Amino acid sequence: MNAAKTSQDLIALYRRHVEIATRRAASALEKTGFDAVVLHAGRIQHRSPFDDMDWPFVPVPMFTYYTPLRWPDSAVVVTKTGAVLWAVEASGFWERPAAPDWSLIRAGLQTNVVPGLDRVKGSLPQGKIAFIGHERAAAADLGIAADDVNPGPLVEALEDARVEKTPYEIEVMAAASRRAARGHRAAAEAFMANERSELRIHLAYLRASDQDDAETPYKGIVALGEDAAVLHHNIYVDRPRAGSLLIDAGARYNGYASDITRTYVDDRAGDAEAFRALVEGLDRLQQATIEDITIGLNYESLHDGCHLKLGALMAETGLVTCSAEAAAEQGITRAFFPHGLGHSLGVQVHDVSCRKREPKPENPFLRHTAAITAGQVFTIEPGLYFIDALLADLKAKPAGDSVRWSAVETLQPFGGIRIEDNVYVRPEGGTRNLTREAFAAA
Ligand SMILES: [Mn+2]
Repeated sequence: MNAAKTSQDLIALYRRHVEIATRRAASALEKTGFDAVVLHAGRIQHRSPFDDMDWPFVPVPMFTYYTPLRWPDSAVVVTKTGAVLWAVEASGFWERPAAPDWSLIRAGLQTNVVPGLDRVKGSLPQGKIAFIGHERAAAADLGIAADDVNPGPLVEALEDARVEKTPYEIEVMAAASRRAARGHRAAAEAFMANERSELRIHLAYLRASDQDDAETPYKGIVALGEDAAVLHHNIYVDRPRAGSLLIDAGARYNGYASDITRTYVDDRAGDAEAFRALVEGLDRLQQATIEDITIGLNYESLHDGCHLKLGALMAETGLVTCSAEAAAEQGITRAFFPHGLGHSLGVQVHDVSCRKREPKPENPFLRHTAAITAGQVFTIEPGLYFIDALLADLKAKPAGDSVRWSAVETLQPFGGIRIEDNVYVRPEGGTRNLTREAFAAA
């Protein structure tokens, strides 16, 4: 990606972001008894010891938190008084690393471009130094003791510091949503124009969002018809008769991710009307769940509340004959919506520090179990799927008697629905839906 023109506003926000991050890191260092920490970008990883292919390079998230630079072996050295970037410029002739946006990076971080990490060793600050990164050999090269590599309390404190997003992070995540929204629009148009190859829809998404597959924050899920019942469907096939498309695909901007899902219906398909009612109902339910977000509420309560809303939708549309409460309490909604309502989002698609306690047994896959606090960004992604194995289990239980199985059978060829937005919890109250505003602008 080429972030060729970075606005002065974003540069100013980035400068403040680094200041805030460094202030938070200083208190993490203080608390854990370190004087400095080296955040290492990592080195290129081999795919397998049996051949000479490498994975595309993705820097260690803690490094990307400080800088969008994507040069292997680079490092940010953070002390209690400031942060310095050591940008290691590769000298080989096989490849050229991504072009950095120096106007942004240098505005936020004192930057030294050096030919190798050995130049950093002589300039490390005095005192007890920690190293964070996956490349233990680099820590050894810097003379940092193995015990001080990824020390648990410091890693935890620095991850906690990433939960409250800075205004810079919100802007780059909004940009990541806008980039993805352009891809989603193109995918929807391809589907409406009768494209029934998941691969070609995926390629349309990549083209319109202007990214190569390896640059995306996660492998895109493109599911036509029944494939939507496979939650992470990404082995693409052709489904010539599919009446629905579920696409879960994101984009990066300055290293930050968006994570967006939409479900579309082809009205010409048989029984499309019944499925469309469900899609529209789930869309309303998703937005109502976002309206329930308040600072101090536990995210798991939001998840449980969403199950109650799903029970109501299923009763309304004739999928169950029982009440919304009964559908939620008896585990019926959980057979149709088995995953979590969402997860924190940032540099990492499943961002850090929001699942420090286990969810309740009925919510085993929930990735956010913390209280909702000011400045969080997370996804809200309810779903409703027709998954054979889960439905067979439900059918065998007494609760299964409340399901109208003939209606389920009619809808099964559509696979399922998921609708996912990226939501920012404003410190002043309320939320900002980065995804809906991106679609409005796309
Ligand atoms: Mn997600």
